[in-house]
Amino acid sequence: MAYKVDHEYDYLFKIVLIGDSGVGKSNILSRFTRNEFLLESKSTIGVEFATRTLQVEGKTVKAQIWDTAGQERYRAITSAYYRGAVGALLVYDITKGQTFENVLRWLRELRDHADSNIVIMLAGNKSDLNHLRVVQESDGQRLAEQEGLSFLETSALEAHNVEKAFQMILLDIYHIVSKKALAAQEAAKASAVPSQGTTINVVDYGNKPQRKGCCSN
Ligand SMILES: Nc1nc2c(ncn2[C@@H]2O[C@H](COP(=O)(O)OP(=O)(O)O)[C@@H](O)[C@H]2O)c(=O)[nH]1
Ligand SMILES: [Mg+2]
Repeated sequence: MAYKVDHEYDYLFKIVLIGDSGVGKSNILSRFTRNEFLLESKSTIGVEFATRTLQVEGKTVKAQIWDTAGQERYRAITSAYYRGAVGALLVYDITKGQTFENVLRWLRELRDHADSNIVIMLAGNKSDLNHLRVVQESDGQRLAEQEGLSFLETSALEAHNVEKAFQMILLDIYHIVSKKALAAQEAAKASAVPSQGTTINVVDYGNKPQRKGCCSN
């Protein structure tokens, strides 16, 4: 979803949060949109998405960030979740090796369901728990490079790099969208040949009365 509108904001970008259950997705979202953190784990926060409007290169961008309601536990995220997404934050927990191993499965899921141009950032969350770390930062970095993703370690608890992660995703999306808009403009210019006198048919109902609505009853 990358609509350009006139008033409240210049762009609306849908971003999805994915990754294993318990890695901190919902807390990353609440940290970014409400500056809140919850210590106890709640699998269902009850929101489909939360939004925050911010400036990206002088444009007002509304980020609409979608969170799962725990379906990831059953690997039952529907395609509607990914539909229209232009960005994804793929999160693992630096203290749980399994969540890092599952990153490749999540990438496959993204590549199967999301737009092929989607901007993906890998986030190693819970960087505040360094004493419990099992995934090295260099391993996260290497995987991101191999897969062509950007990468950061984050802490929803300490509000470390959460803002930066979304800023980076939004900036990458914005660059793609503005490049596309520019290419479309150039293409339109290039094809603006003198009119050949094509007739455009506009439906003309004349004076016939028009029925509003339809169907039986
Ligand atoms: N220490 C620490 N705990 C976190 C962090 N982010 C989330 N948690 C905790 O991890 C658990 C799962 O978080 P949650 O956001 O529900 O994960 P989700 O299932 O991916 O949405 C909760 O107990 C959170 O308090 C973090 O950055 N640091
Ligand atoms: Mg959650």
